[in-house]
Amino acid sequence: MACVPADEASLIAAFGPHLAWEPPGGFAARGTPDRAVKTHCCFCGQQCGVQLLVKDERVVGVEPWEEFPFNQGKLCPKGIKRYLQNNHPDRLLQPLVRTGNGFAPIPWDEALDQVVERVRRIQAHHGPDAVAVLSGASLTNEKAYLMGKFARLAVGTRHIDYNGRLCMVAAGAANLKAFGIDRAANPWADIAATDLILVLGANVSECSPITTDYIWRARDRGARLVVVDPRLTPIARTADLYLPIRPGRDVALLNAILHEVIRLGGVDHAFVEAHTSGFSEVMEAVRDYAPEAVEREVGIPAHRIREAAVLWTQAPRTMLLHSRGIEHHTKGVENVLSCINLVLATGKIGRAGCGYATITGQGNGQGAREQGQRCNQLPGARDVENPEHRAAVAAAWGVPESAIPRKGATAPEILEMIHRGEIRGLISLCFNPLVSLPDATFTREALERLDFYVTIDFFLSETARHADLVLPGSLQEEDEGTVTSVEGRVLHIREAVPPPAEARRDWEIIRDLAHRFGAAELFDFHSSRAIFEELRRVSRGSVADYSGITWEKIDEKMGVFWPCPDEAHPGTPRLFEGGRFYHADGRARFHAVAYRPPAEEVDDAYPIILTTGRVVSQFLTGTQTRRIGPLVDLYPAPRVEMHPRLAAELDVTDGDPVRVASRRGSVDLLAHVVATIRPDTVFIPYHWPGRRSANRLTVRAYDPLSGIPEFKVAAVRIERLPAVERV
Ligand SMILES: Nc1nc2c(c(=O)[nH]1)N[C@H]1C(S)=C(S)[C@@H](COP(=O)(O)OP(=O)(O)OC[C@H]3O[C@@H](n4cnc5c(=O)[nH]c(N)nc54)[C@H](O)[C@@H]3O)O[C@H]1N2
Ligand SMILES: Nc1nc2c(c(=O)[nH]1)N[C@H]1C(S)=C(S)[C@@H](COP(=O)(O)OP(=O)(O)OC[C@H]3O[C@@H](n4cnc5c(=O)[nH]c(N)nc54)[C@H](O)[C@@H]3O)O[C@H]1N2
Ligand code: SF4
Ligand SMILES: [Mo]
Repeated sequence: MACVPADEASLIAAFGPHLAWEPPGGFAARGTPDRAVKTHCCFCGQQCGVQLLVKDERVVGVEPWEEFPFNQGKLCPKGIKRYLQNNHPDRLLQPLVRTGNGFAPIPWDEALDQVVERVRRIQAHHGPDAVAVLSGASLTNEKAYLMGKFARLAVGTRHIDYNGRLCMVAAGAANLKAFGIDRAANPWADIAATDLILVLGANVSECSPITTDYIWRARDRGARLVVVDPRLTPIARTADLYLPIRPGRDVALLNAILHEVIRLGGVDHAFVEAHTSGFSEVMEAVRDYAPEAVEREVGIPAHRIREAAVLWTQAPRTMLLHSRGIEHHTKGVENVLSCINLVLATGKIGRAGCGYATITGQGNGQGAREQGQRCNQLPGARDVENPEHRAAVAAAWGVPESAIPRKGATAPEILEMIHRGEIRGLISLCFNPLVSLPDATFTREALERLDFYVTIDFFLSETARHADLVLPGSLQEEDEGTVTSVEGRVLHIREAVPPPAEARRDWEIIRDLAHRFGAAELFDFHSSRAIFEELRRVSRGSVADYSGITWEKIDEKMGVFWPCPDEAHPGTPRLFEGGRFYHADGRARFHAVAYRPPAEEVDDAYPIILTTGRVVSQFLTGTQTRRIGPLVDLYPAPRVEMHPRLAAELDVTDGDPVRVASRRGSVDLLAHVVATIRPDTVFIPYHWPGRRSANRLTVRAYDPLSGIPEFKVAAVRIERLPAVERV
């Protein structure tokens, strides 16, 4: 490969995305596969079982894996088409170095030496914390574990965080506060066995498609369904009761439902007294939240709120499920705590068919949040500031406690520090912040200020274009390891094929860098399994105890639920049985929460609420799915969803080009006029970069307790564009 100039057209010609890509010779001309490898989908937290078909050491197709219990062979469109990544023409096959005006290939040894030399130079001038590490939750447990240890002991920086900061942290922080553990409380079989499902801010059919099947199984038995969402999503269309909330108002709604449940006599006093603490403060806090008092603010008539409370009170068994719709807020933790208050007050947890869960987002959204790659966390979901936790990890690693840096900055704070010039070097794996962080213009400015940036990816992501070095890593099917699914079930990812050409396994790249950073004895790993064995040992005795899990046991049982403290232990599918929680006194904690408004309210200049999220065919920043032709065909470009009444006010009809502007920037998109959204709210999916990126509009405002960004509420104005400016 010759040098590729760094202008947009040359980069796209060399590295894509090549959108309409199909395998050479077409889909039918592949012949009989050599083998089928049982593994899991590389995309969302459902982690569906799938068989990858291999021919001539390339993945060429998929087949259902019907025996795998979670999805029993079912897959969504992304899972069916993911195999098209493996032979994709955009695949990075050699390390690349930025030259004066573009990217040129560079030998591996030189690339790795350069990383160490440039990082150490920055650290010598500006201190060890002038370099940050960003990691991801699509990575296996082994890689997530390795990244935390690598940042702290090889690079020697306190600043390590991950893209789950944009995803799971609000739910995680709230679960830890309330329960003393951060894991879905129930196996998914409990959804199928319940009497009422309350779904808040989760577009289940498009974003956790297999969960729909569990809900339908419950519905077949007569279970009721209540959905809270500003959009009448596919799952909401099938609900008994749909509550079209104004974005950002969930605390007010949940407090009102609890207020009404208390009035109806729905509190389980025996459970509250025996197994919880703090209920009287919550009783006091919800006193002023009568449905009539909140109906205008939340945008739902009081009688509908009362109906929800009646359904909740009457159902013997309930499952409350939520997702990013209530978590992507400056009060994300409080939203989640108000859900948990309702569950605890009615004692509806810890039984068959009865409980609570946040629906994990990323492929390893669960496991990657407990292996120690968060700025505030060490392996085993331990607290980096807790002296006992630090001592336990230091002893397991064989280093003095002082060798473990203290708490660092969150991922968005890292970008803010880069913008201010306080962090000057960046190492990233599995993160595309230019597309995924709020206020993309600010993120771009920050990236341009870095003295040195190296990223490991298999495609040239939008962020990677700003790198000094790009190292070709591995697709999920090119490595072995474990992930932990939405249920808390630890699963085995099998290597289907080796990495192509000069691409290398991610963990091998990190290990080789650690050796060059002078930490060879701490990173003496010859397989990803050796990393898992260390992870088991280090997690022993922690809340996220994996020490009793072996790869053989996972294969034999089709997954093992953590905590699993010894090899004879069967794993823990359902938490909190018998009302036993994970705080030292065994009790769950209530937290009184008061409603407060979003960071940015609508006003005369920006009168419309923008909320953002997903469509079924695209995944996250689209680096992977925008390259898969058959998925692009399903939803080729982002559109702005708006209600016919708003469209009429704006003089817009379906398909018209419009400009959506916030205080941060603007995007030009086509209007999608649908009756399935509140008239005061518009929705844009965020999977696209550049001039179509929803994150040019979103606000840099964060939850003070978890650091999660407020992706779900911003104020915008919309104008119709003249036809000549059609996009
Ligand atoms: N197809 C697809 N599936 C995915 C992903 C993907 O990119 N594509 N990503 C995965 C990941 S990482 C994640 S985190 C999950 C996300 O899964 P979800 O959270 O289900 O998806 P989102 O589209 O982000 O938001 C969910 C819903 O929240 C609603 N909402 C917006 N604001 C509010 C509010 O203030 N209150 C309430 N109650 N609801 C609100 C939106 O209308 C939307 O329908 O999906 C996972 N699965
Ligand atoms: N406006 C708005 N913004 C959002 C959201 C929203 O709802 N609205 N949702 C937020 C959420 S919930 C999430 S999870 C984030 C996701 O945001 P990101 O994590 O930034 O998005 P990804 O697309 O997962 O980017 C991961 C990058 O790593 C690469 N990659 C994936 N797997 C691997 C691997 O195994 N090895 C290597 N080497 N590389 C890999 C991919 O090619 C991609 O370039 O976006 C957040 N941003
Ligand atoms: S539901 Fe999630 S894990 Fe299952 S096939 Fe679709 S993207 Fe993959
Ligand atoms: Mo996510």
